[in-house]
Amino acid sequence: MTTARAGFLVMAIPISREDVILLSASIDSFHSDLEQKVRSNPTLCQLRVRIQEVTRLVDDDMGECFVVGMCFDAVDYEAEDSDGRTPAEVLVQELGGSTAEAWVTSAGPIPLAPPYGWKRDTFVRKPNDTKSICDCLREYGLVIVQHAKTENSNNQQHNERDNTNGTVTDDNSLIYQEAKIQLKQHVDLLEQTVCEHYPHIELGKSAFGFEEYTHRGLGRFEVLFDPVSSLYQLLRERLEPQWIDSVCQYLQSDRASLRLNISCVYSRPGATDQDWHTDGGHYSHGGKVGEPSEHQPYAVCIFVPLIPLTAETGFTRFWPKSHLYPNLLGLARAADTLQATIDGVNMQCGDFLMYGYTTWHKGVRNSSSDVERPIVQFLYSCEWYKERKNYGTKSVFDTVPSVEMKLTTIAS
Ligand SMILES: O=C(O)CCC(=O)C(=O)O
Repeated sequence: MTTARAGFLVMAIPISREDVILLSASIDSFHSDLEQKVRSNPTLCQLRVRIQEVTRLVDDDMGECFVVGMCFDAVDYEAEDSDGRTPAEVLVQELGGSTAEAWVTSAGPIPLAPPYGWKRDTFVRKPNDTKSICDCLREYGLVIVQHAKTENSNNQQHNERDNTNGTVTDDNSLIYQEAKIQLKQHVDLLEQTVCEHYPHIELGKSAFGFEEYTHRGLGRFEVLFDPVSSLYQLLRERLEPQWIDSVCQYLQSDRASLRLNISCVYSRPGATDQDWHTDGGHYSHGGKVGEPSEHQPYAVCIFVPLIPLTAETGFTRFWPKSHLYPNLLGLARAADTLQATIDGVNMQCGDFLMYGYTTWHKGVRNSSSDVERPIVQFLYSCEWYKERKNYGTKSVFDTVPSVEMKLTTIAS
């Protein structure tokens, strides 16, 4: 049965009318990593899913087997068959017992962590090691660059990590402080404009998406900087030299042919976990459906935290290697269950994290009581790609001529 060969062989143990725990038992050649992992620690590979449908098939090699349609999210799914049985009950009753063995298909293989999980060191690279940074990005979809220097910090003694609090004590920190001040002024202006001119929007509660200002989910906002603003210019001039060679090499492009957006995602205390997402789709890939593919990347993001990222302030969680798989839509929550993720935590001002545009990730909640988490984001993309998905089309200031004047003043 060819569909089954692209899926997991699992043991299904019903735990309620709709839920089962699926224990991976054996997999085809795509899943040798998983097989190794199951052998070393079977409990790590438990997937709790909701069964949507069960189809009985007869397979030449295997005899009778069942294809189980599953969904990680369908909490409200209550479909029953004509006898009033849920899909999980059908599965169990068809097999005549309280446990069942089933083939579960997915649209393709799922990237897994090595046995015992990902180690942070795997993703950490030194600044200026362009080849190694690009190799890491290509292989894993992300790279963490620690202790980066800015263009002006060529004096080694001014650029050392302070052993007492782990922050970089060079003039880099001044850039972050200046960026934070300018960001605050800009955000204050945006908020004030929204409050005055869009009374139906409740800041922090209503979702909205302006051209330069979006609310992504409870407490998580993104501000896109105008290229003529002083903040954009400061960030670009002072920070870009650290990674531009890696960006050009990764995107196989010269600097002049690349588009650049600079924005800041900030999460207020109380901001909740984001859903798993990619920032863009796979536009072309060389592999067939169901095969990992080394597509030529068309965009890359660089996250630059303006504060140290801790478990309290929150961080971004990534699914390594997910950029290689074009068919993970709807399956990303499996990354948590499989512990196939890596956290971009314990990053200091001066560190940065690069990730491919198709790498799955999610912002993790800000559980601090009073620390805002601003992350500057540089998005480089090839000329043919125009970012539309992540920002709206109407400016906050469209209907407010007097405020446009104020913005120009800040920007100059
Ligand atoms: O808040 C974060 O850590 C990441 C945010 C993000 O990925 C997004 O808003 O798309």
